[in-house]
Amino acid sequence: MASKNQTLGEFIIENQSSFKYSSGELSRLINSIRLAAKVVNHEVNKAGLVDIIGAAGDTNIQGENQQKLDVYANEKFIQTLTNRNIVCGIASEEEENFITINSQDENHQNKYIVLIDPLDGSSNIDVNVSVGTIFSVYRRVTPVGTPVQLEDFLQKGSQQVAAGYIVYGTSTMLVYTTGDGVNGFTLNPAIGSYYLSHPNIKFPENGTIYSVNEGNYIHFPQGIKNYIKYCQKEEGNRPYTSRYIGSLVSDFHRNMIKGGIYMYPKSSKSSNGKLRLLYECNPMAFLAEQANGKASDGFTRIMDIEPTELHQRVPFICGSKNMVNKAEEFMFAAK
Ligand code: P6P
Repeated sequence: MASKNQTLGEFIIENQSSFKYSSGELSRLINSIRLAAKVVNHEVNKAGLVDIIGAAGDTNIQGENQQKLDVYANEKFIQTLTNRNIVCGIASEEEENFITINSQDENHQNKYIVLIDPLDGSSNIDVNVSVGTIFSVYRRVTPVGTPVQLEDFLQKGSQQVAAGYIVYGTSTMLVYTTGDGVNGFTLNPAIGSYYLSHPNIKFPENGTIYSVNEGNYIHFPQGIKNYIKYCQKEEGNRPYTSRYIGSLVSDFHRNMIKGGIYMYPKSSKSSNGKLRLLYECNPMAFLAEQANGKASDGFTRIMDIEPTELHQRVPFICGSKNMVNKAEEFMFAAK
Protein backbone atom coordinates (compact mmCIF):
# COMPACT_ATOMS: atom_id res chain seq x y z
CA MET A 1 0.00 0.00 0.00
CA ALA A 2 1.37 3.41 -1.00
CA SER A 3 2.51 5.52 1.90
CA LYS A 4 2.76 9.30 1.71
CA ASN A 5 6.27 10.69 1.32
CA GLN A 6 7.49 7.47 -0.24
CA THR A 7 9.94 8.39 -3.01
CA LEU A 8 9.02 7.61 -6.63
CA GLY A 9 11.89 5.13 -6.78
CA GLU A 10 10.64 3.25 -3.70
CA PHE A 11 7.08 3.30 -5.07
CA ILE A 12 8.14 1.86 -8.45
CA ILE A 13 10.07 -0.99 -6.79
CA GLU A 14 7.27 -1.74 -4.32
CA ASN A 15 4.60 -1.83 -7.03
CA GLN A 16 6.37 -3.36 -10.01
CA SER A 17 5.15 -6.82 -9.07
CA SER A 18 1.55 -5.63 -9.67
CA PHE A 19 2.45 -4.82 -13.29
CA LYS A 20 1.29 -7.69 -15.51
CA TYR A 21 4.20 -7.48 -17.95
CA SER A 22 7.94 -7.67 -17.43
CA SER A 23 7.97 -4.96 -14.78
CA GLY A 24 11.68 -4.26 -14.80
CA GLU A 25 11.65 -2.62 -18.24
CA LEU A 26 8.60 -0.49 -17.46
CA SER A 27 10.19 0.59 -14.19
CA ARG A 28 13.28 1.67 -16.09
CA LEU A 29 11.04 3.49 -18.60
CA ILE A 30 9.23 5.43 -15.85
CA ASN A 31 12.61 6.21 -14.27
CA SER A 32 13.90 7.63 -17.56
CA ILE A 33 10.83 9.86 -17.83
CA ARG A 34 11.44 10.95 -14.25
CA LEU A 35 15.00 11.98 -15.12
CA ALA A 36 14.04 13.83 -18.32
CA ALA A 37 11.29 15.64 -16.42
CA LYS A 38 13.80 16.94 -13.87
CA VAL A 39 16.06 18.26 -16.64
CA VAL A 40 13.18 19.93 -18.52
CA ASN A 41 11.79 21.31 -15.26
CA HIS A 42 15.11 23.03 -14.60
CA GLU A 43 14.91 24.86 -17.95
CA VAL A 44 11.16 25.62 -17.70
CA ASN A 45 11.72 27.19 -14.28
CA LYS A 46 14.36 29.57 -15.58
CA ALA A 47 12.67 30.24 -18.93
CA GLY A 48 12.26 33.90 -18.06
CA LEU A 49 15.92 34.28 -17.22
CA VAL A 50 17.72 33.04 -20.26
CA ASP A 51 17.31 33.56 -23.93
CA ILE A 52 15.63 30.19 -24.32
CA ILE A 53 12.07 31.45 -24.71
CA GLY A 54 10.65 33.12 -27.70
CA ALA A 55 10.07 31.52 -31.03
CA ALA A 56 12.84 29.33 -32.32
CA GLY A 57 12.09 30.87 -35.66
CA ASP A 58 10.85 27.54 -36.93
CA THR A 59 7.35 26.20 -37.01
CA ASN A 60 6.66 22.60 -35.95
CA ILE A 61 4.91 20.07 -38.14
CA GLN A 62 1.61 21.31 -36.75
CA GLY A 63 2.40 24.69 -38.34
CA GLU A 64 2.60 26.18 -34.83
CA ASN A 65 5.24 28.69 -33.85
CA GLN A 66 7.95 26.47 -32.31
CA GLN A 67 9.22 27.79 -29.01
CA LYS A 68 12.81 26.97 -28.14
CA LEU A 69 11.67 25.14 -24.99
CA ASP A 70 9.49 22.87 -27.14
CA VAL A 71 12.58 21.86 -29.07
CA TYR A 72 14.63 21.42 -25.90
CA ALA A 73 12.00 19.28 -24.15
CA ASN A 74 11.52 17.14 -27.24
CA GLU A 75 15.24 16.50 -27.54
CA LYS A 76 15.67 15.73 -23.83
CA PHE A 77 12.88 13.15 -23.66
CA ILE A 78 13.98 11.45 -26.89
CA GLN A 79 17.64 11.45 -25.78
CA THR A 80 16.87 10.04 -22.30
CA LEU A 81 14.54 7.31 -23.60
CA THR A 82 17.11 6.39 -26.28
CA ASN A 83 20.09 6.29 -23.92
CA ARG A 84 18.28 4.05 -21.45
CA ASN A 85 17.84 1.47 -24.25
CA ILE A 86 14.27 0.59 -23.23
CA VAL A 87 12.04 1.55 -26.16
CA CYS A 88 12.00 0.45 -29.79
CA GLY A 89 10.21 3.56 -31.05
CA ILE A 90 9.06 7.07 -30.13
CA ALA A 91 6.40 9.37 -31.63
CA SER A 92 6.25 13.03 -30.67
CA GLU A 93 4.03 16.01 -31.40
CA GLU A 94 7.23 17.73 -32.53
CA GLU A 95 8.21 15.00 -35.02
CA GLU A 96 6.40 14.42 -38.32
CA ASN A 97 7.20 10.69 -38.35
CA PHE A 98 7.85 8.16 -35.60
CA ILE A 99 11.48 7.53 -34.63
CA THR A 100 12.95 4.02 -34.76
CA ILE A 101 15.28 3.56 -31.79
CA ASN A 102 18.05 1.14 -32.64
CA SER A 103 21.18 2.91 -31.43
CA GLN A 104 21.99 0.19 -28.88
CA ASP A 105 19.06 -2.06 -29.64
CA GLU A 106 20.45 -3.13 -32.98
CA ASN A 107 18.47 -6.35 -32.72
CA HIS A 108 15.22 -4.50 -32.00
CA GLN A 109 14.68 -6.50 -28.80
CA ASN A 110 13.01 -3.68 -26.83
CA LYS A 111 9.27 -4.17 -26.40
CA TYR A 112 7.88 -0.71 -25.55
CA ILE A 113 6.97 2.35 -27.59
CA VAL A 114 6.31 5.84 -26.21
CA LEU A 115 4.18 8.64 -27.64
CA ILE A 116 4.80 12.07 -26.16
CA ASP A 117 3.70 15.68 -26.18
CA PRO A 118 6.97 17.05 -24.81
CA LEU A 119 5.71 20.48 -23.82
CA ASP A 120 1.96 20.96 -24.03
CA GLY A 121 0.64 24.49 -23.64
CA SER A 122 3.99 25.94 -24.66
CA SER A 123 2.40 29.20 -25.83
CA ASN A 124 1.99 29.87 -22.07
CA ILE A 125 5.74 29.78 -21.42
CA ASP A 126 6.31 33.47 -22.23
CA VAL A 127 3.60 34.51 -19.77
CA ASN A 128 4.75 32.28 -16.92
CA VAL A 129 1.70 30.00 -16.93
CA SER A 130 1.92 26.26 -16.15
CA VAL A 131 2.81 23.87 -18.96
CA GLY A 132 3.12 20.11 -19.07
CA THR A 133 4.53 16.96 -20.65
CA ILE A 134 2.17 14.10 -21.58
CA PHE A 135 3.30 10.51 -22.27
CA SER A 136 1.66 7.27 -23.38
CA VAL A 137 3.25 3.80 -23.35
CA TYR A 138 2.35 0.67 -25.35
CA ARG A 139 3.89 -2.73 -25.97
CA ARG A 140 4.80 -3.17 -29.64
CA VAL A 141 2.47 -5.40 -31.68
CA THR A 142 4.87 -6.21 -34.57
CA PRO A 143 7.45 -8.99 -34.08
CA VAL A 144 10.30 -8.32 -31.64
CA GLY A 145 13.56 -8.39 -33.59
CA THR A 146 12.16 -6.30 -36.46
CA PRO A 147 12.14 -2.49 -36.82
CA VAL A 148 9.11 -0.83 -35.24
CA GLN A 149 6.23 -0.04 -37.62
CA LEU A 150 3.46 2.59 -37.79
CA GLU A 151 0.91 0.00 -36.60
CA ASP A 152 2.80 -0.21 -33.30
CA PHE A 153 1.77 3.43 -32.72
CA LEU A 154 -1.77 3.26 -34.13
CA GLN A 155 -3.16 1.22 -31.22
CA LYS A 156 -6.41 1.99 -29.37
CA GLY A 157 -6.00 3.83 -26.08
CA SER A 158 -7.39 0.76 -24.31
CA GLN A 159 -4.08 -1.01 -25.14
CA GLN A 160 -1.92 1.47 -23.18
CA VAL A 161 0.25 -0.09 -20.47
CA ALA A 162 1.13 3.24 -18.84
CA ALA A 163 0.35 6.95 -19.20
CA GLY A 164 1.02 10.12 -17.30
CA TYR A 165 1.96 13.75 -17.26
CA ILE A 166 4.38 16.14 -15.64
CA VAL A 167 2.87 19.50 -14.69
CA TYR A 168 5.44 22.31 -14.36
CA GLY A 169 3.38 24.52 -12.09
CA THR A 170 3.72 26.13 -8.67
CA SER A 171 5.34 22.79 -7.94
CA THR A 172 6.44 20.14 -10.39
CA MET A 173 4.42 16.93 -10.25
CA LEU A 174 4.66 13.59 -12.02
CA VAL A 175 1.23 11.89 -12.19
CA TYR A 176 0.98 8.45 -13.81
CA THR A 177 -0.83 5.12 -14.00
CA THR A 178 0.18 1.61 -15.05
CA GLY A 179 -3.44 0.45 -14.89
CA ASP A 180 -3.63 0.13 -11.11
CA GLY A 181 -4.88 3.58 -10.08
CA VAL A 182 -3.35 7.07 -10.38
CA ASN A 183 -0.61 8.41 -8.12
CA GLY A 184 0.94 11.87 -7.95
CA PHE A 185 4.54 12.63 -6.98
CA THR A 186 5.82 16.10 -6.14
CA LEU A 187 9.40 17.07 -6.92
CA ASN A 188 11.52 18.44 -4.11
CA PRO A 189 13.86 20.59 -6.25
CA ALA A 190 16.30 21.01 -3.38
CA ILE A 191 17.28 17.34 -3.54
CA GLY A 192 15.87 16.35 -6.93
CA SER A 193 13.62 13.59 -5.58
CA TYR A 194 9.93 13.04 -6.19
CA TYR A 195 7.73 12.19 -3.18
CA LEU A 196 4.33 10.51 -3.18
CA SER A 197 2.10 13.49 -2.33
CA HIS A 198 -1.20 12.37 -3.92
CA PRO A 199 -1.76 8.59 -3.50
CA ASN A 200 -4.65 6.93 -5.37
CA ILE A 201 -6.15 10.11 -6.87
CA LYS A 202 -9.86 9.89 -7.75
CA PHE A 203 -12.02 12.29 -9.78
CA PRO A 204 -15.01 13.43 -7.63
CA GLU A 205 -18.04 11.97 -9.46
CA ASN A 206 -19.57 15.45 -9.57
CA GLY A 207 -17.95 18.86 -9.84
CA THR A 208 -18.72 22.53 -10.23
CA ILE A 209 -15.95 23.59 -12.65
CA TYR A 210 -16.23 23.61 -16.44
CA SER A 211 -13.21 24.29 -18.65
CA VAL A 212 -13.69 25.32 -22.28
CA ASN A 213 -12.54 28.16 -24.53
CA GLU A 214 -15.83 30.04 -24.72
CA GLY A 215 -14.33 32.34 -27.32
CA ASN A 216 -15.19 29.55 -29.76
CA TYR A 217 -18.80 29.30 -28.51
CA ILE A 218 -20.51 30.33 -31.74
CA HIS A 219 -18.54 27.64 -33.61
CA PHE A 220 -19.46 24.77 -31.24
CA PRO A 221 -21.96 21.97 -32.02
CA GLN A 222 -25.44 22.70 -30.64
CA GLY A 223 -25.10 20.00 -27.97
CA ILE A 224 -22.02 21.70 -26.49
CA LYS A 225 -23.73 25.12 -26.62
CA ASN A 226 -26.72 23.64 -24.76
CA TYR A 227 -24.46 22.03 -22.14
CA ILE A 228 -22.58 25.32 -21.55
CA LYS A 229 -25.93 27.09 -21.01
CA TYR A 230 -26.87 24.27 -18.58
CA CYS A 231 -23.60 24.95 -16.66
CA GLN A 232 -24.48 28.65 -16.46
CA LYS A 233 -28.12 28.15 -15.31
CA GLU A 234 -29.17 29.20 -11.77
CA GLU A 235 -30.35 25.87 -10.34
CA GLY A 236 -29.10 23.48 -7.64
CA ASN A 237 -25.30 23.71 -7.47
CA ARG A 238 -25.22 25.75 -10.69
CA PRO A 239 -24.07 28.06 -12.14
CA TYR A 240 -20.76 26.25 -12.20
CA THR A 241 -17.45 28.11 -12.12
CA SER A 242 -15.62 28.59 -15.42
CA ARG A 243 -11.87 27.92 -15.18
CA TYR A 244 -9.71 27.66 -18.33
CA ILE A 245 -5.92 27.94 -18.11
CA GLY A 246 -5.28 27.07 -21.75
CA SER A 247 -2.97 24.26 -20.68
CA LEU A 248 -4.61 20.81 -20.86
CA VAL A 249 -2.42 19.26 -18.17
CA SER A 250 -3.13 22.10 -15.71
CA ASP A 251 -6.89 22.19 -16.36
CA PHE A 252 -7.08 18.36 -16.16
CA HIS A 253 -5.04 18.24 -12.94
CA ARG A 254 -7.17 20.85 -11.18
CA ASN A 255 -10.39 19.18 -12.29
CA MET A 256 -9.16 15.75 -11.13
CA ILE A 257 -8.42 17.10 -7.66
CA LYS A 258 -11.49 19.34 -7.26
CA GLY A 259 -14.04 17.83 -9.67
CA GLY A 260 -14.82 19.30 -13.07
CA ILE A 261 -15.06 18.82 -16.82
CA TYR A 262 -12.68 19.85 -19.64
CA MET A 263 -13.97 20.21 -23.19
CA TYR A 264 -12.20 20.80 -26.48
CA PRO A 265 -15.05 20.12 -28.94
CA LYS A 266 -14.97 20.09 -32.68
CA SER A 267 -16.12 23.35 -34.23
CA SER A 268 -16.84 24.93 -37.58
CA LYS A 269 -13.23 26.15 -37.39
CA SER A 270 -11.70 22.72 -36.63
CA SER A 271 -13.76 19.73 -37.74
CA ASN A 272 -12.11 17.32 -35.27
CA GLY A 273 -11.18 19.77 -32.54
CA LYS A 274 -7.57 20.62 -31.70
CA LEU A 275 -6.25 17.91 -29.39
CA ARG A 276 -4.30 14.90 -30.65
CA LEU A 277 -5.71 11.42 -30.01
CA LEU A 278 -2.48 9.48 -29.53
CA TYR A 279 -0.33 11.67 -27.26
CA GLU A 280 -2.88 13.98 -25.61
CA CYS A 281 -6.38 12.45 -25.44
CA ASN A 282 -5.55 8.75 -24.97
CA PRO A 283 -3.09 9.21 -22.08
CA MET A 284 -5.39 11.70 -20.33
CA ALA A 285 -8.34 9.34 -20.92
CA PHE A 286 -6.40 6.41 -19.38
CA LEU A 287 -5.63 8.54 -16.31
CA ALA A 288 -9.24 9.79 -16.12
CA GLU A 289 -10.73 6.27 -16.19
CA GLN A 290 -8.15 4.98 -13.69
CA ALA A 291 -9.28 7.85 -11.42
CA ASN A 292 -12.99 6.93 -11.81
CA GLY A 293 -13.53 9.72 -14.33
CA LYS A 294 -14.60 9.50 -17.98
CA ALA A 295 -13.35 10.63 -21.40
CA SER A 296 -15.24 10.66 -24.71
CA ASP A 297 -15.51 12.57 -27.96
CA GLY A 298 -19.09 13.38 -27.01
CA PHE A 299 -20.42 10.06 -28.29
CA THR A 300 -17.66 7.41 -28.15
CA ARG A 301 -15.22 6.39 -25.38
CA ILE A 302 -11.85 7.96 -26.32
CA MET A 303 -9.94 4.73 -25.63
CA ASP A 304 -12.17 2.78 -28.05
CA ILE A 305 -11.38 5.03 -31.04
CA GLU A 306 -9.41 3.17 -33.72
CA PRO A 307 -6.47 5.44 -34.68
CA THR A 308 -5.80 6.02 -38.39
CA GLU A 309 -3.07 8.68 -38.34
CA LEU A 310 -0.18 9.57 -36.01
CA HIS A 311 -1.30 13.19 -35.48
CA GLN A 312 -5.03 12.81 -35.82
CA ARG A 313 -7.26 15.14 -33.81
CA VAL A 314 -10.44 14.20 -31.94
CA PRO A 315 -13.06 16.17 -29.99
CA PHE A 316 -12.31 15.71 -26.27
CA ILE A 317 -14.64 15.80 -23.22
CA CYS A 318 -13.03 14.57 -20.00
CA GLY A 319 -13.50 14.76 -16.25
CA SER A 320 -15.95 13.88 -13.47
CA LYS A 321 -18.07 10.94 -14.60
CA ASN A 322 -21.50 12.49 -13.97
CA MET A 323 -20.51 15.75 -15.68
CA VAL A 324 -19.28 13.94 -18.81
CA ASN A 325 -22.47 11.85 -18.82
CA LYS A 326 -24.57 15.05 -18.69
CA ALA A 327 -22.57 16.63 -21.54
CA GLU A 328 -23.06 13.46 -23.62
CA GLU A 329 -26.82 13.62 -22.93
CA PHE A 330 -26.87 17.10 -24.50
CA MET A 331 -24.74 15.89 -27.43
CA PHE A 332 -27.05 12.93 -28.16
CA ALA A 333 -30.20 15.07 -27.70
CA ALA A 334 -28.94 17.58 -30.28
CA LYS A 335 -27.81 14.91 -32.76
P1 P6P B 1 -6.99 27.17 -27.26
C1 P6P B 1 -2.29 23.91 -25.75
O1 P6P B 1 -1.89 24.39 -27.04
C2 P6P B 1 -3.45 22.96 -25.95
O2 P6P B 1 -3.04 21.89 -26.75
C3 P6P B 1 -3.98 22.48 -24.62
O3 P6P B 1 -2.98 22.33 -23.66
C4 P6P B 1 -4.97 23.57 -24.26
O4 P6P B 1 -6.01 23.11 -23.40
C5 P6P B 1 -5.52 24.00 -25.61
O5 P6P B 1 -4.52 23.67 -26.58
C6 P6P B 1 -5.76 25.50 -25.67
O6 P6P B 1 -6.24 25.76 -26.97
O7 P6P B 1 -7.48 27.05 -28.69
O8 P6P B 1 -8.16 27.26 -26.28
O9 P6P B 1 -5.97 28.24 -27.04
